[in-house]
Amino acid sequence: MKITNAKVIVCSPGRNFVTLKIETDQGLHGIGDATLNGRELAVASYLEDHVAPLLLNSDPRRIEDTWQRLYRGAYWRRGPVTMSAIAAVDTALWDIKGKMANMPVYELLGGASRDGVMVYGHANGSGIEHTTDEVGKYVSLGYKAIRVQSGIPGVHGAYGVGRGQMYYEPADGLMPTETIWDTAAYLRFAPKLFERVREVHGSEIHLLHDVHHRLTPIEAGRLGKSLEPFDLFWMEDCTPAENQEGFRLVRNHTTTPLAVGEVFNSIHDCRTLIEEQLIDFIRATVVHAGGITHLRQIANLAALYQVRTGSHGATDLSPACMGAALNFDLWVPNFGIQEYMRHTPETDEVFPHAYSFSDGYLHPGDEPGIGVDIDEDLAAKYPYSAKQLPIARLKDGSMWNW
Ligand code: GCO
Ligand code: MG
Repeated sequence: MKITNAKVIVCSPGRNFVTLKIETDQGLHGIGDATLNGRELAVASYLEDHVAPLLLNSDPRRIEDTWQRLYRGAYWRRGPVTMSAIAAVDTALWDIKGKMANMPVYELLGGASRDGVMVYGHANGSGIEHTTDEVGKYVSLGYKAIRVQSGIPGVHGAYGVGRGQMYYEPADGLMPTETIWDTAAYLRFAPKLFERVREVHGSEIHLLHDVHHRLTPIEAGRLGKSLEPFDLFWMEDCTPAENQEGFRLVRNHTTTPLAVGEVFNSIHDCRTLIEEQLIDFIRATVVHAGGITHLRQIANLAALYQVRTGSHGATDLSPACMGAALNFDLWVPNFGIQEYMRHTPETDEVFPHAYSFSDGYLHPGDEPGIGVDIDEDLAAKYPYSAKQLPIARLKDGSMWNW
């Protein structure tokens, strides 16, 4: 069996996506997501110029060997561009193998460990009352877990607050939108928000919150402590994680569960965090962390330390990533939760998929492979449109972490 074509498809049905489609001499094809928000064309070129020529005529059944060849063979290891490109190849090959076996990928991984994948949705609003109402909408849609983000008085462009409620998308301009960050205002505000949400919606629903890398470790410890009475499912990205040891300080000050890892691309980014049990949930996902093959290694390491998975699932990860992630989630023994931000109807049309939502859970469906395809003709109607993620500055103009 041979790979006959590896095609990179860049499209923008509401937002940009990079997709790799691998075709074989047996008529089967597979797809993989390669989207890196705001830096899409770097991965497209990496795949088109440097990876596709290596794939031609090679055996698509050799998933592990292909992964090793692309990782070791580049000489330059890791990094989001490289690992997203490897992920796209890996996902497409798992998709092909599933189609060869006539089985969904979760069956190849070891079979279902659960009946469905608990997901969390995003409720956000302009202030405490609006956000609390939005949480109510997700409760009535059947969600068991909800991420809560709110506008903050005095903070211009607080993270996670959309312009429309359904399809929050931060990458929005040719030049980055500038937001202003105020840590003190945020630390005063956050406990009041969660106090109100618990008051109105009770203690059953799982509540999550994303700090989006804005605090120092000691500030994060203080926030976690102030949120303890409201029993969060997790506090996410409370401080930048390049310095994994920094989480020791956070951990020493709070029992609020911690989630980290949406920007990680390798097991080496989270080894200390996991081995020292400094986090509770690892957020690495298929597309940015080297595909199913590498994510499986991360999850296996995490399982040794009772760290559970909680994969990134924002709208900048395409349905191809979601399909692969859901197959992974249905199997992975140490599953925690999966993020689920609904895609626009245009995106859903370009990527026909077998996964479905019911009563707070997603199921990957039972189509062979990852259960997601791409309609190339439709994709061609939505050409690439350059967009940047926002940036954050402090009130005095200093750059901060967005
Ligand atoms: C999340 C994330 C996203 C990111 C986005 C960047 O938890 O869902 O933080 O919303 O900001 O994926 O491209
Ligand atoms: Mg996040």
